Amino acid sequence: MKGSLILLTLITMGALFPQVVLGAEVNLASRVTQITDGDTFRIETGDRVRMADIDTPEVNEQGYREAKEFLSALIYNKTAYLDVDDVYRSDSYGRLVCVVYVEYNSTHMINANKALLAEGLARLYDHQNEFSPSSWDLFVRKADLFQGAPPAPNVPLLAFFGAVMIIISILVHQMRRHKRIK
Ligand SMILES: [Ca+2]
Ligand SMILES: [Ca+2]
Repeated sequence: MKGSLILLTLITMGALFPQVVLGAEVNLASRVTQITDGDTFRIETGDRVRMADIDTPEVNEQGYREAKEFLSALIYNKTAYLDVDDVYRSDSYGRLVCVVYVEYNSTHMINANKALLAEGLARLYDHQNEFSPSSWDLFVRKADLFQGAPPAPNVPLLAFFGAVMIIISILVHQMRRHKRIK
């Protein structure tokens, strides 16, 4: 009984903190649920992501639709593997500032920030943060990015706590049964 409670606590703590993969550049993995524009989107955890060091046209500017459609085709409904900025983490709007990777093939990931630049759909703004766009490669070997197995996508907290409540109620039920038998 004590063992299950400790396990439960560990699982809860793991879900509350962003996935940290030691020695790799991926801090968080989550499915892309909504594309806002060419450089901003929402993920399943509820967080909004602003792609680091690039800028795509605003809604009333030329090239807005092309950039948004390109990003959508590249990452929408896929698992985004995010390198979150270690310096500021989020911008003044509360959006996570990230370099975004999605799976390209069995061996490689594609850097979505670099892809937008390479397609001429985004402009480069090298802000003072963790990232140096001049060092970005369009394709990155999974082995180099993850240094092991890719991290499992973070489940939304609500779904997670639902599952925790179910586990707790099962445990409580079993405890009561155990008492009755005694
Ligand atoms: Ca980072
Ligand atoms: Ca930078």
